Amino acid sequence: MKDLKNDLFLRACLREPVERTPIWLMRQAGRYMPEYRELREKAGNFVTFYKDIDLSVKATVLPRKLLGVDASIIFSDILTPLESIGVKFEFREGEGPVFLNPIETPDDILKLKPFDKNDVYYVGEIIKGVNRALNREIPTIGFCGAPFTLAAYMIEGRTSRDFKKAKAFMYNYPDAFKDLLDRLADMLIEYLNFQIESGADAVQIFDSWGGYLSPDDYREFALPPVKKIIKGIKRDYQPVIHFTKGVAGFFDDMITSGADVYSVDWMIDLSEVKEKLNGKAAAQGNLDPIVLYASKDVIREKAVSILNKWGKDTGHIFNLGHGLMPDMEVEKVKYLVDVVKKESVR
Ligand code: 1CP
Repeated sequence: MKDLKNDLFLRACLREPVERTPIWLMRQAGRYMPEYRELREKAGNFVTFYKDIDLSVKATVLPRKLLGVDASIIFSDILTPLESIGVKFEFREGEGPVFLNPIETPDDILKLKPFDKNDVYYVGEIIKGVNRALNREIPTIGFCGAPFTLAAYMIEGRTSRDFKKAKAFMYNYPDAFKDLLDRLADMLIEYLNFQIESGADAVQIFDSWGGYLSPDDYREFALPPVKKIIKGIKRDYQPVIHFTKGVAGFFDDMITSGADVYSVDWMIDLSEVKEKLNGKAAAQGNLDPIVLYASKDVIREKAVSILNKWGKDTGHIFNLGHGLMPDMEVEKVKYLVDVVKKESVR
């Protein structure tokens, strides 16, 4: 499919027959790899890294070479497009993203600039570069953050245990908050369309903090802008993957977003996911990443258990329920990839 040598991932996303279950891993290009740390050092800091086309292409293709995964996800961040609308942030060692001009009042939302895709031209070049470097061996996944998750960072100003400021803003100024989500949705439609035009074979929307909401608030705030994005994406075959961390309480709502694939964490049973999707969409996940700190025997047992829950039907992409962590062992990650490839053969 689509001039790819290995199109298993796309076939599973689109629920076409597969010979085995495809696998890729969230945060597969990261610090747990010595080769990544070398590139990171060359780049200086994380922002200069993801704006450096050559180094970002190299980081993106590392997991294919070192792990043998079935898809690449471009090396970038969910915050990348925010710079274009006037949001100022930096990534601090051990702290994650820190915003220099967080949104404090509804008026601050009106000060945001219109998005200009030329400001993120390097993301398009990275996608093209990856497709050249891998010679169309495996599909390339583009991505963005979901409006709620981005708004949560923009208001909170940094990561948080409870996103108190962001949610208080949402309750105090619901209309302004919805206006912000809507502006972000419009920006992300343009951003994802730009990634698809540049050669992305699939796109994933990361709603990492959506699970901090009650089911009512998820339905009222987080879900509508994701629906808007999925409707607004212009695509030919490219599947859309919708990830929400902490989705168990409102999985039924999430699966109305219109995505082709629903990516779930480990707090929901994959058999239940399969039953609820009922052949109408595919699923991605759902291994608890912490399993990778256990012995190989445990890794095998937990991976096989997930494979068995889905069974031999198509429509499952193996992944973690959240990202790999910087202190994980490459050898165990590779072991997981090998186990899934071997144990899922039809
Ligand atoms: O495989 C890959 O590494 C792909 C590139 C990628 C992706 C898809 C990165 C690189 N970040 C992301 C998405 C991302 N970024 C998400 C959504 C997925 C998730 O929930 O993990 C989120 C919430 C972020 C925000 C972010 N960026 C954080 C999390 C902070 C928090 O609130 O807990 C951090 C630490 C970053 C920096 C970052 N992004 C990516 C990398 C490799 C790093 C570390 C940079 C470094 O210091 O080397």
